[in-house]
Amino acid sequence: MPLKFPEEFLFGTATAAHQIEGDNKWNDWWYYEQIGKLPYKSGKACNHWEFYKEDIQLMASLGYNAYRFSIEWSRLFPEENKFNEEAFNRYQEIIDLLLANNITPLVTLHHFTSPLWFMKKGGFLREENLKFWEKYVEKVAELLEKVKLIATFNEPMVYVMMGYLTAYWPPFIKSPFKAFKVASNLLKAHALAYEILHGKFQVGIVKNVPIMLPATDKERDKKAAERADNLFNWYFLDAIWSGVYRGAFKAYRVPQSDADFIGINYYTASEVRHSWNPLKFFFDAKLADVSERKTQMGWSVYPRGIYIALKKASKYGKPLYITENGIATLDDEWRIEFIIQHLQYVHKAIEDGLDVRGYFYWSFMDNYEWREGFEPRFGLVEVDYETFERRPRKSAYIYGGIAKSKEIKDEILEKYGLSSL
Ligand code: PNW
Repeated sequence: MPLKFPEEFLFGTATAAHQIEGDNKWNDWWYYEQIGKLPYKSGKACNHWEFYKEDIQLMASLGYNAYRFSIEWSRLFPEENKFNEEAFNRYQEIIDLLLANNITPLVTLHHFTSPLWFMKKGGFLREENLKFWEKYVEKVAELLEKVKLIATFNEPMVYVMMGYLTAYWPPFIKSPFKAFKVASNLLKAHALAYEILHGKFQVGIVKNVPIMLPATDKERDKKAAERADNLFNWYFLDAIWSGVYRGAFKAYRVPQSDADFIGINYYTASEVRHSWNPLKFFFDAKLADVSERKTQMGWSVYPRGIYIALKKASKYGKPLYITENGIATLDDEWRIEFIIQHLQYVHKAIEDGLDVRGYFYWSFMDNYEWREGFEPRFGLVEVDYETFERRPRKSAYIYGGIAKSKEIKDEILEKYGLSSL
């Protein structure tokens, strides 16, 4: 029997500004690329800033009915008091094109990068800087007039962990105290944005949810995994409604707010072992070894995890979207298998009665992957970085077939699916 999805279900793809647009010269990431603090330069990336028409055309022709992308704050405000009208108009054009092609946009306001001038003032570490964020959000409300779905932040805890705990990413700070401070300020920033945008828009937030598996059957490892799950995955979201953010060492008061939907980014599982250092529970969690084969990112594949993440996120009683799920591989048959098996579990969640409204594959096309550069190939569409030619892979068409028919046909399930969930 084919797997049928609801008629209104969104089958989309996801991207982020810095990873595809090219020449994002005014943000912090670009700055660290230039001074050699990051191993790869994004440069022209996919040159989407010039190829946006072709890209949207291609999306439409492949049959996708939704697209998640981000607005680059530093393009709109390259300097503190300088507004870039041209960038504003370009984003508006992108939105108009999507709507004209019946592609539902889901727009992220912050996807890891910030204007360099904002970071020089301390970024989200300083609460008084939230006035700059507010100004950006107000401008965005104008820009996104015709859009329904807005996500304030992409993966706030990944941003905090990478930028302020492990120091793998800008601004390369290693301070647990600062990390949780930033997290609490991101909650304040979400609340401010929610206040400005709610009513006119459905305003949500996107949370990366790695599944925390205990390293052994030992009670203390199980406890550690549960704590890592709470500390990394749920305390942040809990705080949106409770007004209390539980960091590793202390609790922070944050405004009680709301979210109209929750976006879940799901990729893989982590393995957690007990440690006396409370932070080790999450930033030292190692990637779980649950599948023999590893992706180009070194990640295991664990399709059941998407179901576990959705189940847990359903406790908030809000509509859910899978805002990212994808695989970096040169083996496109494996990509097809990955998509089908994860969609099987998304379908199972819907059958259980969960309010899951869409799935966005990461990514529409190959792009610049943060510290890993252009090597990992996440795309349904292959990008030639010399000519910027786009070549849809087989997976792009298979996924398009599913998007158009809102079902996964028997022969696809037999070839790529799991026989039992
Ligand atoms: C997400 N980790 O990032 C992002 O939202 C995308 O921009 C990115 O391209 C995609 O996943 C694939 O990596 C993450 O190391 C980056 O735990 C790194 C991690 C998690 C998420």
